[in-house]
Amino acid sequence: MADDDKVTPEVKAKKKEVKPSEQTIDFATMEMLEKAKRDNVETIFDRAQTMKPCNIGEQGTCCKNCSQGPCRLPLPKKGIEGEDTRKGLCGATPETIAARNFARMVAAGAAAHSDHGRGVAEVFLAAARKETDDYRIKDTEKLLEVADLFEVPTKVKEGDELVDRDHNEIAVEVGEKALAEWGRQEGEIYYAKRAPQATYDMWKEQDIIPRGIDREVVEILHRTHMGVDQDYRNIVKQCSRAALADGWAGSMIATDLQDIMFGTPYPVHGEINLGVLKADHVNIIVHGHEPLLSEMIVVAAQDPEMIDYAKQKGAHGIVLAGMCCTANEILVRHGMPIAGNYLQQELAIITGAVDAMVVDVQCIMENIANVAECYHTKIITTTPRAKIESGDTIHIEFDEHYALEDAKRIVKTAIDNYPNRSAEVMIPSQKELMVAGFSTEAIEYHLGGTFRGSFVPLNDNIINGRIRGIGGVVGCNNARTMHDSDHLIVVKELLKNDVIVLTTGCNAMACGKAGLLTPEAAKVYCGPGLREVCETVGIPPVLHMGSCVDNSRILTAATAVVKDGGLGDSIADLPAAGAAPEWMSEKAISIGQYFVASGVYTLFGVTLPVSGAPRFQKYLFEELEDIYGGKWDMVADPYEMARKMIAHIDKKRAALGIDKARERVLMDMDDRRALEAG
Ligand code: NFS
Ligand code: SF4
Repeated sequence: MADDDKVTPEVKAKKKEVKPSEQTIDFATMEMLEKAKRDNVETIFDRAQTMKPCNIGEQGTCCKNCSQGPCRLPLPKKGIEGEDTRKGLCGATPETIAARNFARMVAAGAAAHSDHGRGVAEVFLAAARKETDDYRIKDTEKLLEVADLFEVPTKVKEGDELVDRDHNEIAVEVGEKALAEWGRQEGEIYYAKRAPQATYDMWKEQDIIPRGIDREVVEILHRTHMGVDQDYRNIVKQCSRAALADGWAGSMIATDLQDIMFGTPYPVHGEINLGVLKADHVNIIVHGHEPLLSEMIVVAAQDPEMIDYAKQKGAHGIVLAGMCCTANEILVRHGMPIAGNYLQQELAIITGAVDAMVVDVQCIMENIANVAECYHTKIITTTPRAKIESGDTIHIEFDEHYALEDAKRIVKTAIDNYPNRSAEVMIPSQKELMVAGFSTEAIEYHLGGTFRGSFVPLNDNIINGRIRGIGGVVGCNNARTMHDSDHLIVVKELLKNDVIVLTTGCNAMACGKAGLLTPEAAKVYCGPGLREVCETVGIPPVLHMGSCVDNSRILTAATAVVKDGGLGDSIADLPAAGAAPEWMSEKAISIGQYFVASGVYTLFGVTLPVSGAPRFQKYLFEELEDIYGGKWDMVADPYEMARKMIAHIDKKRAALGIDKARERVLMDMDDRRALEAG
């Protein structure tokens, strides 16, 4: 056989050309993939066909933590017969190697979220100290709540009387204490006490309460260095500390301080999918994660001066749309449109209508720079932490002390680029309406209906069985699996079975594009119990809680449910489960670990790099449940994933003694149907 006849993956891929309809279930995405082909532009969807993942890395058993490696320990084809004798040069077992790799993913994920949080805390402090005019304290009610959590006094003594303390004074102290959580070396992060008492007690017993955010991340890097921690159980323990430092500190502080500065989200209407772009407008996409910059671009893009300038250049106005979690941030606070989720970032540019894509950090594919070269789109990087070497990107560094000025410069650059459109403009017509902005406060308010609000009505409906349980479905898109498909199958299966869904991140956007984020969706997709509750309260059956750092809102919501009573003492007692059907980011691993360590059964789709280390995998998938009440799982089939989540919810209902209630509800339904039929 001649060399070029060899069946390489590339040759195989050419033989079997994959159709867009096999790569995504989203019509706008299909249309743009067709256009990409016509325009001869390569995207991640193409590379996913021609490059296959390495099976050893996929199993989690490739170690390159020192230069004696990489030591590669794939599972033998026939499986392991007898004793597992695989070892790296230093003797590291597959368990040690896979656990170390896993831990480094937790560290990177926790670092990403937490560094975002640190940036927010710095700007918060600058705003409180009045070093910038562009940011201010907006939600004073939340400021006072957060002050309590940081043990910052909100009242002062004046003579014999206690009077309210000045808000800015409080904010300065909150900012200082928040920022100090990163460098804290001992004791416990403040927010640990925010968890239900029983959850906190479990952490204490397991000795996994984070001491400080940076410390736990650094300790993972130390422990996973060659020749340090060589017991996978001990490595997992440190994973829990770092991940809890993400969920209950780095991310949670980010969420709280963003709420105080930009407003706590309450339900707003918005639109989603590539159809939000307009051919005759200047289209600016803000892509990435931190709302610090995008909040200012929202202001700049609405400035009459800027709109006039756009008109001078021949456009009818300015469209500002988001991509990835930046999109979620500006949606939940301002109702700004979303252009799409992670796998649509290149495709937005392929419309030919994007005049600038402004990026900050995380989930930004380097290839957008190459795609942009085929069109007129300007890629603008904005943070010193993230530049792009490929293509022809420009860097306009964003300084929070001159935030609005910088934002205006960016918007102006986009407007100036509008007359340069070169390629055919083709914007898919797809866009959907949605309601988003369900912060924990908003859910409480909506359910309780009173000034204080409460989760009692939700708890009651879980106890009486109308709602079977709570599913948190979150996370990314992954080019190794059909875009948005697994997300929607899992969510729809849950709804059908009366499980209410809380969502964030790219799952929220998949749900939005499919019309699940509307109150009307209750009638179409829900079982009778959930439908009744949603219709009575007027909420969508899938509640969009925000970006991925806002997974912290799922923790506070779960805590509120526990505290309002009737469903056990700890998060682990709740009839609830979490899933990330299409995950890809290291942040997802950190999120998964903090959910597990908080007591939640957490299922990941696609793949998980632990399968090459059977004992480590068993520890994550089974044994952790006895330790934390939560555990990991990996299920590639989305129907099976939903089934396992529901089975877990039913197990928890039985443990709470509320399984009978649900049987009665179901019987009522059957009876009703029998009556109707008769
Ligand atoms: Ni979350 Fe949000 Fe999307 Fe994944 Fe990326 S945008 S932070 S990491 S891909 S959900
Ligand atoms: Fe190999 Fe051990 Fe070095 Fe890893 S740390 S590369 S297993 S010798």
